[in-house]
Amino acid sequence: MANSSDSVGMIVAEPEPIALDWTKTALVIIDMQRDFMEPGGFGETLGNDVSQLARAVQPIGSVLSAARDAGMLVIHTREGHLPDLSDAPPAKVERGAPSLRIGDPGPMGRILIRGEAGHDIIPELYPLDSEIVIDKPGKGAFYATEMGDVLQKYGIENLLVCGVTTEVCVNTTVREANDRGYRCVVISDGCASYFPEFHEMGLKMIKAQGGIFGWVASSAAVLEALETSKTLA
Ligand code: C5J
Repeated sequence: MANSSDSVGMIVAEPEPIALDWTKTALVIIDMQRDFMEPGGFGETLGNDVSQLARAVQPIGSVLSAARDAGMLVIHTREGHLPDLSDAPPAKVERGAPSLRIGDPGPMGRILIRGEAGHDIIPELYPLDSEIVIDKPGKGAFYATEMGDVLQKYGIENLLVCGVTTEVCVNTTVREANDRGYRCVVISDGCASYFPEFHEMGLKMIKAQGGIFGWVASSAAVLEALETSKTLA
């Protein structure tokens, strides 16, 4: 941000508009990994239609580009486990009847294992070297990670949250963040689910009851707020 006069933006959101100080705001992009987005990865082994998630890529890309231009802190997360599975609870690995289990060899390497091709972030949204990547073993970005320390270090109070999937890792992270005192604005078209109805309900749960977990805004509204604060400077 160039100076303090362009640091506050008003986002048209639900349940109500919210003013954010961009210098205290981070863009958090949840798990835009090949394992969730592409055929042959973890998401597909669970029986999901991974094409349902593609719609979030372009809106996230637009906000990511604007956030980079604005000098905002950008954090990417990746769900995955150590090669020896020491951070993967048996209750997670043994769950259900997937076609391949966590750690099994698949077409993009071992399923949901750190360092494998499937664990990596999709090329369209690939992190810059200067951006933060948080590896998480769970659904939430705070559990067993350095997320809290990173946000504290950078003086972050507000999170713009997007990624996949809406009702799983996005919702879990927002709930964790909300309990820790962060204002979360979830980017509605920058999230997606294998189940469109879960996406809708996931967003409704966040903004209901006066925004019990946070706010919901479109990528266009976030871009507009960033653009408007720039022109007011
Ligand atoms: C899931 C995630 N769905 N990133 N992970 O297992 O939402």
